[in-house]
Amino acid sequence: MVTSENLLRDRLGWRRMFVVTVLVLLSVTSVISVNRDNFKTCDQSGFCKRHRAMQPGSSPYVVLMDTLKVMGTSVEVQLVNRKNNIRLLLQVSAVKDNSARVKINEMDPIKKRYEIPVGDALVGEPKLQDMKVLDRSDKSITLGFEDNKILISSEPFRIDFINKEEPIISINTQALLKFEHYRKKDSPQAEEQAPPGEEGENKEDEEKKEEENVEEEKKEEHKEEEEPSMWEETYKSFPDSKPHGPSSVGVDISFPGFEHVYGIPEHADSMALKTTKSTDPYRLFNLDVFEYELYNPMALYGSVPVMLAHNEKRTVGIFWHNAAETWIDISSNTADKNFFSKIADIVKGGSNEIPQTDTRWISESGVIDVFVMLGPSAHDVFYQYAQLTGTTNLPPLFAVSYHQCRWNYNDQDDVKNVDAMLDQYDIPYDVIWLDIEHTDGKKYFTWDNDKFSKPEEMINNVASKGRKMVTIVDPHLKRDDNYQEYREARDKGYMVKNKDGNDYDGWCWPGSSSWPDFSNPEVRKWWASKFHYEDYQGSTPDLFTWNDMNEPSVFNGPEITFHKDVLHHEGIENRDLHNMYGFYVQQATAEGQLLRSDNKERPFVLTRAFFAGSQRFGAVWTGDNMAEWGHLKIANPMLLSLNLAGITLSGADVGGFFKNPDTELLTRWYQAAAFQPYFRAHAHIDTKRREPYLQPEENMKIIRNAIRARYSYLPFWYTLFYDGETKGVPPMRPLWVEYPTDKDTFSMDDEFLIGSSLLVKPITEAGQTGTQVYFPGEGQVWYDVETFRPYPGKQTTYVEAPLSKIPVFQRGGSIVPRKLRIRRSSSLMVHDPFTLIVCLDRKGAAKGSLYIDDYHTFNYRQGEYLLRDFSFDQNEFRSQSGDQFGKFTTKEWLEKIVVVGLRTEPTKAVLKVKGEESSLQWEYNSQYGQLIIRKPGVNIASDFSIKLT
Ligand code: NBV
Repeated sequence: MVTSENLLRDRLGWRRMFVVTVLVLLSVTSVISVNRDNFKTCDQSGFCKRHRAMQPGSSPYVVLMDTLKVMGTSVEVQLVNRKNNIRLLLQVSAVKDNSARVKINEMDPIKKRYEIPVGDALVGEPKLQDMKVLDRSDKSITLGFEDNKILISSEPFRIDFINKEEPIISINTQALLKFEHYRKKDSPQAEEQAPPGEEGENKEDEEKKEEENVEEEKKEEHKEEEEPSMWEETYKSFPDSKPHGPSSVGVDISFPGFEHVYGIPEHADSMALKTTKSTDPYRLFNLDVFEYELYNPMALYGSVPVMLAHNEKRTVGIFWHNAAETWIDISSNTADKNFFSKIADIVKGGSNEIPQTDTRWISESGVIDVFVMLGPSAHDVFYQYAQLTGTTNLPPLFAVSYHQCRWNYNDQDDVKNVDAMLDQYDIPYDVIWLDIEHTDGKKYFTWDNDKFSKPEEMINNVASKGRKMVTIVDPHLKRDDNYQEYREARDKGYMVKNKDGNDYDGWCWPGSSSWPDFSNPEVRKWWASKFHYEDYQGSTPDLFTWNDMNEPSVFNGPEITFHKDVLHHEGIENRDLHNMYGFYVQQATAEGQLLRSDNKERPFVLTRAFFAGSQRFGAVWTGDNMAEWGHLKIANPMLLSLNLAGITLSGADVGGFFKNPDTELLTRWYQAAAFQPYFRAHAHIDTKRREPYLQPEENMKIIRNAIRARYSYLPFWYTLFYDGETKGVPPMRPLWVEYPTDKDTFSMDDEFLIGSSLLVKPITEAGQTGTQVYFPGEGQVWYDVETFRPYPGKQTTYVEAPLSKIPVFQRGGSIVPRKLRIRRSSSLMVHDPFTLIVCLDRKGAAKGSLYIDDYHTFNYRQGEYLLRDFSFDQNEFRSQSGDQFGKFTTKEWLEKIVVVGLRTEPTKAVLKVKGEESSLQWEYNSQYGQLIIRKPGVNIASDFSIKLT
């Protein structure tokens, strides 16, 4: 029997001394929360502490203007640190589509500094564009591209991005640039020679002062040098040997004019990021944080170093392209308007205060490589970021449907039973999942022969209703000579090594384990090959994958992960690429699925750890949350932050992973998640079974309705994911993305938009029977999707929300495609007809679109798709092709059009297809002006119109 105690013993077995105590504590109280002691604070992390100790002031860095090289799309110039004469190379390039790149690296490092290979987080070498030198002196250089200027000032060194004379992003204005160059231990830090360009300097007293300063600075530098944490560091009982010494990089980035910044997932915190003046900085370091706390900047499972800043005029963003442990400080400030007036002549009188957000980015190693995305709209920033790291590939339809998971479905009969019960209760679902217990002794790619003796039969049974299965495949391999995957990886030398060059040996679910080095492309290829049907015995084309524990989670490692001095291929330390490990695991797994289908079928892989660019390989979930109202509530901001940072196919465990939700919480959770991008119920092995059909009848029905609502909106979701693949725009959006000038929405994260057409306000508090909903948009009208009751925009209104109600509203002016014949799985609905919900704006007009293809292959990339544009204007509905490329034949047809907000009942409805006219029937309800046009009956691919007179 697996009990929580066994599990805990498994998990913490390495701490034999403590287990007993922990278990006693656990039995006394079932409420446990994150053990903060397992995770470092900034103070306990040498490099973070060293950076944070630096106060804003005057930068020791100076641009050596006489080294400037101008090369069309980029400039290169040297920086010198006046304190130690170490030279850095600054490269500034203009990137296509209104972005720029700023790179700072050592000029002559004694060891090459790690840079994430192009093609990994970045999809390719960024496309550059020309820039002009607009002005140049020995103090500064001004570059121009599109309508932007980049001003690089020499002394002190800073960079300002200016758009139409307004500074929008500035680098090193607080002089926090710190670049720890590689050095030999015990070699003097500061060189004695005079800094270049200093010869023959004038007045004596100035020289004296300068000498004194240099002396002072050297002393300070030496103080730094003496910091023991630079060459070796111990956290709890875990030593970090730091064979290459200090190597951190950091700099401040300010957003003048911006009060709100967002992004840098993953944190269990509000969407609008908070200042970190009295807390630790936000931390990005992929970790398995057991029972995470809410509303704090601690690191979680994944890291996307992308931040967006938004004000009424524009949205901008930055991407900090660095995979090492990173800390980000945020403070609100006011910009020095007078200074900017000098550089950009923007003083327009009035107060001298402009709001400003200052941020400081600190990474343990690597280089400074910052992409500056200049918007100006949020949609532009999404596109700009998508050009760099790619988009969420259009998922197969089942991926956006409902997933039924639990740790664990015990055996194949259990699977069969759950599948049958869901059918019996008319609850649609698409995927049933198997957690670690399905394996033979936690050896992935194997099956427990007693419990899952006939995996193919089991999968085929599920697949006979158009459904899929997922098995978990974690990256730790049991060190067991009889385990083929382990043996192969070991014999080929594919394992991650410890600092002495032996295979890393750590503790995880199977006991003593090793981890393949997924950062090595050859290892990824090998791993991918393991998904071939002949290799993964018992797998079929209907079986997909879940990668868990890929931060990686190492029970007896520092902070429950790899040691920093663990070695990857080419001797790269884990320190350099830690945040990419999970990315590579998911990438290799997705490649495996591509390979097994000869690149025909779209893969589906869910991952817990991720980095910038992970969106290309599948879905992400927010890990081990809890069955508590607070966790339901935080799912909104967490998913919004992920969506803003490109990880769009994301969701939270429905019901909460740990603990047992009461029926109200479970019901409300289903309702919320039915309107979030990725929708999977999951539960810890020690929790009570909680499949929807086990709930009291009333709750079961409400949950069923929520799931059925999800299925009815699948065409809408699917269309949004197509938009996502093509434009990088997330399906789940904060209100300000669509209402950029409405300040009231800037920190709103308890309601959100799906696309631009649906507004969702999930109920996230116990006992709530109604909620205040903010309806955005002056002059806009929103319609309740069930009753069609209208609500005016730019107004907060109390909306009744008894347990059966999900507050969801459709924007007047939008057309949303749905399918209202709900079946057992999405694939059984593919030939079903559509219903179009046309909600009119105040002028009586609306627009929308629909994307269709075969819902699972890559044929759409060869043009086998349909994009339809719908419009309603002046009492005429039209359907026309949305582009000239897509060609696809489908049986899907149009069953109904529901027009909402139509003031008068028509006397005629005439359908026109290919010049032929026919009359249609309708029903009209004058309460909210609802007209139901029955059976236009046209194939959805055809051009047609319906004229109401
Ligand atoms: O594989 C077991 C669980 C899994 O169910 C969960 O979703 C993951 O986040 N896994 C973590 C490992 C153990 C958690 C205590």
